[in-house]
Formats: sequence, structure tokens, C-alpha cells
Amino acid sequence: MFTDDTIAAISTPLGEGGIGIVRLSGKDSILIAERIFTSPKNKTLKDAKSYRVIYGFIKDPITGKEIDEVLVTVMRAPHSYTREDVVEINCHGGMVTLRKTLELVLKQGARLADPGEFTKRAFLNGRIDLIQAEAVLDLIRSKTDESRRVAIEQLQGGLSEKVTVLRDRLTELCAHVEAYIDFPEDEIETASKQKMLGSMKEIERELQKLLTTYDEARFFREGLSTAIVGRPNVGKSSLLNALLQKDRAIVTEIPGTTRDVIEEYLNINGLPLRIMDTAGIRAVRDIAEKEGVRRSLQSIENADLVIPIFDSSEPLLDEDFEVIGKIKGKNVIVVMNKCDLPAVVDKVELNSFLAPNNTNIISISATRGDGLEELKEMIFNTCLKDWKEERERVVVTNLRHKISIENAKVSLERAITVLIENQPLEIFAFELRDSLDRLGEIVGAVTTEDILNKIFNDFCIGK
Ligand SMILES: Nc1nc2c(ncn2[C@@H]2O[C@H](COP(=O)(O)OP(=O)(O)OP(=O)(O)O)[C@@H](O)[C@H]2O)c(=O)[nH]1
Ligand SMILES: [Mg+2]
Repeated sequence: MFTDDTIAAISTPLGEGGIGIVRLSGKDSILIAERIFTSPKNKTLKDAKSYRVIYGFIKDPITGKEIDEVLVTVMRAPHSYTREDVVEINCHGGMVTLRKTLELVLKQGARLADPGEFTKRAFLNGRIDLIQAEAVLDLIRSKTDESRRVAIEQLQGGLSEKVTVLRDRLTELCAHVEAYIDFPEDEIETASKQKMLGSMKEIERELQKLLTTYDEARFFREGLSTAIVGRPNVGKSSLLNALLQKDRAIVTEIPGTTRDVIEEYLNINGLPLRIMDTAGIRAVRDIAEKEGVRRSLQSIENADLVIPIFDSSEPLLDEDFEVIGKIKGKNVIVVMNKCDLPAVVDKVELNSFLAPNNTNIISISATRGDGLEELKEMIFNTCLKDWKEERERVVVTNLRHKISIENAKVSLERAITVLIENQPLEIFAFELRDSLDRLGEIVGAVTTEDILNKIFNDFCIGK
């Protein structure tokens, strides 16, 4: 799995910028960079102090022509991002200079890095664990300040520490049981058994706690998917535009204007909302609109939050009741739109048709802007009930971690049953070990090339 060749890539985004960086990592990085670098004061990279910046030029060693004026930093192993010798060449940020510099480096014997390979080396060389490697990607991709905060916490090792503590406790249990297996004449005494059971149940509770943080934290990573639904003409597209504060969806007074699902991102106090405007729900013949309605219904199914809209200036229609039927059992915030017009339906009446005690109901005017701030607040509070307390704690944000924790918990529960039922200790030890391995997958203590490829292929080249 481990490679000792030298890798290189452009580590800054492609396009024009003030500076752009070509990064090298591996045992020959200083040697390779040296061959294409000249300093007006005859400084050499091999003698450069770690982390000292050196001014000079990139020169094509074959033609002798200067390519760019640069600043070069040498970071010697093991005090670098990858724990290998790393050289960063700060070029002027143009596509041609960067490409040309990269080309020269590759000609001198470096290999183009795979996506995420710098971070993968940091993991393989033991500087960070898998959770932290994945947090690097989350950090780069975070769309709001809150998702950034969760990622940096994981990068600093919050979750890793928690998992390590639980693994240590399981290891202790494993050692204990395996000692009994080695001396089959000894039975586990009742007191010892009770103690083990207590300890396992505690670990199980801790695992469950981690799992419950996943759903809420997931919103910060992927965005809370929110579907605006309702019969035609109630003002769904108007609400989308009002929330985005831009003229995104077409609004007309003709029912059936929106045909497709329109998806946009909105940030509410750091909570990223993936908000969808949908086609008005009604029985239609038109094939395109029919497909639109099918997609609306589907988005109700898949959404984390549904915002059904009703027009308070008109009596409720059959189509409104169809919408009410479809949102049963979903997480909803009911919106009564057009409160700037004289009301025909009031909250109490509408509420009587909704799920009992639905408290999430709010009057707004999408065109005038009334109630929008209240609506946003309601979205935040409904979806993140306990988030304020949670945010101080370690959270699980990654599906891979969640699955491993779930599997660890299943094995642990099996181990508990095996022990209670006095089944053979070998089976008990097997389940316990399995639980331990599943937790090991999270930090990368137990891993396969397959898992690593899946994780690092998501990265960009140069990270
Ligand atoms: N008075 C008033 N009119 C509104 C309000 N919101 C929307 N409208 C009007 O209602 C009409 C329909 O608005 P849309 O936003 O297109 O409604 P929709 O639900 O997206 O309709 P479809 O896409 O056809 O399903 C337009 O003429 C809007 O100007 C509001 O708060 N007050
Ligand atoms: Mg519309």
C-alpha cells in the first residue's frame, strides 16, 4: 500500500489568481525542485532551513529559459503535511506558469499525484487518522460556517478521541475474555460477568448517543432538503424567490406555471437548506405537468422538511385537501400565504384539518415579505431542536462512520446476548472482537485498500 515515490500537483484552484502553488511530497522532492530552481543569491534548496521561504526563478533545465518568478518553501520530514519532505513552489497564479512548472517537475522524476494523495500519505504515515483525513475534505467543501466548525472539530480529533476511548474499553474486555478461553477449566464468576455486562451496556449507550448526533449533523453536511409544496398558484415560487431574495423561479398568475423541481441553496443561521420549489399539485392531463406533479409528490417523500402552502385569501379546495393527505407523518411547517389580502381561511380552521396539535403554522406574505424571518426561525428551531446543546459535543457527520458505529453496536448487542445466554465464550469473544474491528474501521486502524480508495477518490488532485 505504501509508496515511496515523489508526487506533485497544482494545489490551488485552476484559473487566474494572485498566486498558485505547485506542491511536491516524497523523498526526492527537494532534489527535483532544486533542478529547476535558481536563486539570484545562489541559495540552494538542499541547504535551506525548513519553513524558510526562498526567492528565485523556475528555469527549464534543458532550454535554460526562465518560466516564472517564485517563492519556494521547503518543509522537511517529519514536520510537514505528509510527514515526508515537502516543497511548495509559489508561482504567479496563471494557468500557463503553473502547468509549465508542474510539467518540469514531472519531467524531473515526480509523478502526478492522485486525488487526495497528499492527505492519504498524511494518513499512511500516521500523522492523522481516517476521521481527520475525511475532515479535511469536509472542511474544503463546507458551505456554511457551521459545517466548517463541525469539520475543524473533527480535524482536531474530537471524534477520534471518543472512538479511541471506546475501543480501549472493548480491547480490555476482549483481553479479559480471552484469558478465560486460554484456561477453559475456569468459569467466569457471576460478579465478573455482571461487571462485563454493565460495561458493555455503557459502551452501547455511548454508541447510541453518537448515532443520534448523525441525523442533525447530516443537515450541515448535505443541507436540509426542504420541499415547498401546495396546489397551483398558492405562491410556492414566490416564497422561494422571497427566501432567496432573487428572481429565481418564474411567477405568474396562471396556475401550473412551475413544471419542474427547482433546487437552490439557502443559508439559515449557518444551516444549509437545499430548498425545492415544486409544481402545483392537481389532477391534470398535460403530460409535462403530470410529470411535474409526480416529481412534487416524490419530493415530499424524500424531503427532510416539507413546507405545504395554502392561500388564506381563498377557500380551501379539493386540491388543498389532497396536499393535506400527502403530508401526513412528515416533518412539516404549514404556511398560510397572501396574508396581505383579506382572509377567507384562518389558522384555526386550517389546523382542524391537519395532524392533531400541529403547532408549526405561520401566516406570511411572500410578495410583501411579512413573516419570512419568523418562518426561517421556525425552520431552524424545528429541525435542530437540541442542536444548541449538541454543538458542544462530539458529532458524527459522515455516513461511513455512522455505518461502522451501527455495525459495532449490532455486534456488541449480539455479544451481550451470547453472554447472558451462557453460550460458548469463543462466540462471545468473536462478537466482541468484531465490534472492536468495526470501530477500528472508523479511525483507520482496521482498513482495506478499497475503503481508502473510496475515501480519497472524492478529494481533488493536489490535496
Ligand atoms: N397578494 C399576494 N399575491 C401573491 C403572494 N404570493 C404569491 N402571490 C401571487 O400569486 C400568484 C401565483 O404565484 P406563484 O408563486 O407563481 O405560485 P405557485 O404556487 O408557484 O404556482 P404554480 O407554479 O402554478 O404551482 C402570482 O400572481 C403571485 O404574484 C402574496 O403573498 N400576496
Ligand atoms: Mg410555481
